[in-house]
Amino acid sequence: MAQLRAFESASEQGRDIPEIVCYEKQEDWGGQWNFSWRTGTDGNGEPVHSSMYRNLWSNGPKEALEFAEYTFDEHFGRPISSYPPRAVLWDYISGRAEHSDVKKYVRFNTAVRWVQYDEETQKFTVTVEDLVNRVTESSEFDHVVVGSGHFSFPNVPEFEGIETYTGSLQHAHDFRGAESFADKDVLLIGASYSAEDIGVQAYKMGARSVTLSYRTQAMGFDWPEGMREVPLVERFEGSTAYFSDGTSGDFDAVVLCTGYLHHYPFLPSDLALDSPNCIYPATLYRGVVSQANDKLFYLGAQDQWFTFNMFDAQAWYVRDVILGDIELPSQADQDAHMATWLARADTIANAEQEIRFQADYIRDLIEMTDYPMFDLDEVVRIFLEWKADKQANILGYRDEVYTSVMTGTMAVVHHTPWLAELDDSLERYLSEPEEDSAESLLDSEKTGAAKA
Ligand code: NA7
Repeated sequence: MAQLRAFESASEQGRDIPEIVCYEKQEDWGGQWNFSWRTGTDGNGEPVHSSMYRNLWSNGPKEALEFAEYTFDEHFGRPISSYPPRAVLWDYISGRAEHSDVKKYVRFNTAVRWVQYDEETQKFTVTVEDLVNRVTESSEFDHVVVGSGHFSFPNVPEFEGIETYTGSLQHAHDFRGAESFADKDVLLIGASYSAEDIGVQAYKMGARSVTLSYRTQAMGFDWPEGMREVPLVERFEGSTAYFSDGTSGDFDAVVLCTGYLHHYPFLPSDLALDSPNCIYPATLYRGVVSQANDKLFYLGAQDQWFTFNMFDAQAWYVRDVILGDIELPSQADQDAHMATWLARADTIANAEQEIRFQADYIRDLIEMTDYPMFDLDEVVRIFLEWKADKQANILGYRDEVYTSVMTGTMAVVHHTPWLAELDDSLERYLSEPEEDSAESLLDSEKTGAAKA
């Protein structure tokens, strides 16, 4: 959507833009934010793309992801809170795209089956399947932009004895809600965003206990009573998990929060990005240009502190390379440029340095295009405040508010604290509930919503 918007923006300025086709496997856009109740395969037998669950709220401040050329104020017409629920963020990104005339480029319900580059013609042949009519066809393109993301194909490690585990077992990718965890003992394996967020969601929905099992390092938040961190599971036996510190526990449910794979089944191995989830994939010049073929681009392929506005910065840069406004340097110069960034990435010792790295990376991209520059240092400061807020209160950080660097608008405190809010809909979010109901929800917050 960022790439389409980037081209449309050039077109609005009178530029000739190339013929564009955007293939989208799902019936609607929004990618990760296009929630599906389905797990496994979708209605067309394709792997389900979105890893979101029904009740997900943004886990970072919206002030850190706001588009520089389509603000929250512009979309909602009034200040909203800093951590909107899933449906609200989908409305925002969809609204930006609807606002510009880009839907005409998208062929929905169309899965890319294969991409092949021909050295002689210097073109890509892209073979797609129309999933509604079941028609396969091929077309030629000069450039290919991969915007399919890398948080869709679950990383599912093996644990000794897991085949004997008798409770409910799923990967975070397939997790759709924690209501069924009420009064249950839940084990989450992993120590990153999925584990943290599904963990607090399970607590919110009244789990009896939430155990988080880490491989390298505990998250170390000040967990409420009923939540704890333990080292890695060594083996399972029936409903029991045995941990590397010699302790064990019985669990009703296990969620593998073990991350995702870079997986591009529509690309031959020489073109497919092969990378761990990291801040600077080693084979992408300026984080987007494939070193296998400089007419192939990846958006959002790095691990992400910044998101929507970083995808914009990348899309504007890729657009200008495709339009010929930016000339790619020689291979030697690309190598040297990447080496500098990779050397810096190697020295990163903590989250703050990684956030600053990504801010500098985005600044570097924006300086080359006409995407509106924004105060990246202030966004870094917001990220650091967010981290401190989480450290202070992992159950309450979503009630904090920040100021937009794009508009100067201070977010409003939401009518209901996150822990007390059991209706995650757009309608509820934008409503102004009666004072009474807000007060009773606030009371219930003191004990945990579902528990009350
Ligand atoms: P992440 O952030 O990639 O984290 C994956 C976690 O899974 C991380 O803590 C890993 O531990 C852990 N992991 C991976 N393999 C194993 C095995 N074999 N055993 C135990 N633990 C394992 O994925 P998330 O789903 O949490 O977040 C996805 C993205 O959402 C994230 O990157 C943000 O951009 C937002 P490790 O710390 O490596 O030892």
